[in-house]
Amino acid sequence: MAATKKQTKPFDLSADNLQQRIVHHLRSTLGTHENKANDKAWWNATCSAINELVFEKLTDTQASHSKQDTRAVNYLSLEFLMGRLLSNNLHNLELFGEAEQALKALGKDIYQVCEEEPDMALGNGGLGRLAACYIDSLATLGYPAIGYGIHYEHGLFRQEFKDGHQIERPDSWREYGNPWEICRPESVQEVPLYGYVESVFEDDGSMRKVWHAGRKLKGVPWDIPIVGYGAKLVNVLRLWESKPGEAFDWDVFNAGGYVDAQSEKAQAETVSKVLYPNDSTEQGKELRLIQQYFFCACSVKDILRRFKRANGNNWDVFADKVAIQLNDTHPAISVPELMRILIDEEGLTWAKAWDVCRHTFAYTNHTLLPEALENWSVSLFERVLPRHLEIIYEINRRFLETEVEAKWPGDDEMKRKLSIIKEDGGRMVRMAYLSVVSSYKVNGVAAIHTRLVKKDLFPEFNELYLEKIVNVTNGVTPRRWLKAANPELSALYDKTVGTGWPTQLNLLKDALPKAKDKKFQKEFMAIKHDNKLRLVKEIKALTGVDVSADAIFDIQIKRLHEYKRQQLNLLHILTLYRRLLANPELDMVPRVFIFGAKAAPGYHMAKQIIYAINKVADKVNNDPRIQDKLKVVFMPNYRVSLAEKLIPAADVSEQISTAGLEASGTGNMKLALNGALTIGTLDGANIEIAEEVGDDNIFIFGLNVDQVESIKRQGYNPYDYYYGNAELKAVLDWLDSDFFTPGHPGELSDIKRSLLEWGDQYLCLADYQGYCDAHARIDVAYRDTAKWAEMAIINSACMGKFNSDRSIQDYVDTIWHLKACPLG
Ligand code: BZD
Repeated sequence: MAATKKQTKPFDLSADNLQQRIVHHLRSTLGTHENKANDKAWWNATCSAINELVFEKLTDTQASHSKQDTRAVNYLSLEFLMGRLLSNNLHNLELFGEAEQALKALGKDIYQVCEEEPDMALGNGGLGRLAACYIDSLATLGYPAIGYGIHYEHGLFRQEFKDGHQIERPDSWREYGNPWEICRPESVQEVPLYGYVESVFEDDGSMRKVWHAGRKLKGVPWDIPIVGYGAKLVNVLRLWESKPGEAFDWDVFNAGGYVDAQSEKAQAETVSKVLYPNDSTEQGKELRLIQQYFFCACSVKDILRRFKRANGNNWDVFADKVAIQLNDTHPAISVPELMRILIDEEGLTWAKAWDVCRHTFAYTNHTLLPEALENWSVSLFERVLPRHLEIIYEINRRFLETEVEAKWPGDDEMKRKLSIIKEDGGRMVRMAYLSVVSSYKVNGVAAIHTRLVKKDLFPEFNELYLEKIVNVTNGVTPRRWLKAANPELSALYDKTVGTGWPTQLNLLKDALPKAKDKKFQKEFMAIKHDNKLRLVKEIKALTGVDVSADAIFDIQIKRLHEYKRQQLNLLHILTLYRRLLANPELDMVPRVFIFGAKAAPGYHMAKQIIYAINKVADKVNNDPRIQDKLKVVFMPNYRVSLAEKLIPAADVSEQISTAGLEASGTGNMKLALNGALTIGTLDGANIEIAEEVGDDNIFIFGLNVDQVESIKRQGYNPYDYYYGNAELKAVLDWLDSDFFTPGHPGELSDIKRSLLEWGDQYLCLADYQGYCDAHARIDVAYRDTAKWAEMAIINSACMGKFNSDRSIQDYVDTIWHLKACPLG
């Protein structure tokens, strides 16, 4: 690994000096004064003080990279779920302590100041957060890299609850500006759209294609510096904002068309206006396609500009200098876009351009769910991107006529099956196939996921392209998810294993000999208790519910989706509640079930599940009969900064997806790293977590992938479980009553229907008993406080594998082949 030894302090910056800089910015940049500044101003001034250092490093990094002209990776992602940056940047600059002291001397608490920062919520969930962890690791390891994405005006919606229902409100993360970003007008790009393609015949008899665009947008780049831990270099995240091609139509305006002149502007700006919530409705397909093309076109042009600056037209070295990683298929249009530019604008032959692309692109798959695989209608493509459709047709023709034909001669069925264009049931462009055919490597995100990608998703491609599909198990950055989020546990690890763990997370294993040590256990669990106490206050503030830190904190935090099975968690809660009502003296360790999740606005069932959990919570939390043995809280507006408070306080981590459906999961890693014990299925990275911590230190239940497959093959019937299990039947029937929705029977019935009449697609009922039994084992285990502490320590100390630095090093070794270039 590149970052091994602890860095010397990157900047000679004392707390005194920082204090002066903060005051300076408060007065000169923000035009206020210590006596009247509010916390937001203090936050802004602290960011500006830090930026003096960050921007300097950024400039140095860019100068050094241009000079060295080394291979870089361009990470294209429609989502970067960055969260807050101040605390993270301070930790990565190793200046958190100094900043804390500086602010304290000014009468401010750093944690309160950090709370002022709005989350950069430019992503939906795991895929977006993974991109954020990866750019942190790339910078930490000193690799040349740029993240490319969209500068959304509104990130993921803010979630509120009204009578238990999810309400979506706009998120305005940069309404009053954002101190971290720098606009780069000198690198604006033009983006053509719509129009038609003309074949132009040259005097020499050759023919070239000219795309006459019907509309042009402008892409304005905003750069966000990404500070690596130890500040060895500062990379950038470049986010594109859409603007109209012509800033303002003066002629129309002067002729009195005030509204028309504005409407062109509004239309163009719509493109980067909102982040699309995944799993959403049919609407807005065109806008989503335009979003994808817009950011790909800007990014590809930017990549080409940098390449040409250093290498001119020496296309032979393009793939030696440039790697482009496609974070799922969302940026896959960058393939035909690069082909278009190379052929139509740079004059390369098809063969040469294709050779360049095939050595440049790599693709990460994040899902096996068929409904999440992107298919674009051919007619939409034809209207919006006519030249790209032609290029895709030609890629497909050559692929089928040469590669598929060579492997399966005369097999038309195979050609139909593997075609990038799906012909039956409406013609569609299969973006996953386009990505696989165009990339030199394809990767899954956990061992089992990659196995299933090979076996079930792309079996023929796996046969055709031996060794193209590889695994890179996901990881998370220990800087944000342990060092910054859990300062007390970090300090304990510093004391126990030394201070090298934030880069070399395997060092945590050195704490294992202390897992049975009573004193260490006490310290470890006291920290957990402190974190729980902090969360108790947060729960009270956000939901009004009183909970006790002595209860087991059982946490399920992730996007709301039926395959993630928050509804299974609810069935178990109802089971406990029923048992308690039948026997209020039931001997159980008090439990607080905590949820955090947003549902896609168009996803009815997901919203029903949120509603049901909230309604059950209302009832349970206000029922004196159960003597506070059970509490249920749904934390509103789950996001990165809330995760940072929940994760350090968790005793139990819920990772209960139907086996085979969660590609990896990354919350599972963060929770275990902070000492939570997993209750989970043999799915995604849970399997690798179990391998690391050992079967005795994890609560595994339910069907495995093979059993899921076989039960589905045999014909799954949820009624077998319903009639075969009295408790299960009782809790399901409960949902039909008006017990939880007084006066409104049937309001929760859709959940029952989905689990019975509609077939229980995600096998909740099949896994119900196993899940309840696993929870019973947790209840027993928690009573043995020493044993529980030992297991929690083992979980935390064994998470070294899931450092995102390890994932990035895997990408570098198997896919990108980069050379680290830290600043001297
Ligand atoms: O990606 C997630 C998977 O579900 C997780 O199992 C995995 O750990 C992470 C990271 O690899 N996928 C997503 O988060 N997907 C999306 O958010 C998404 C967004 C837009 C469109 C489709 C899916």
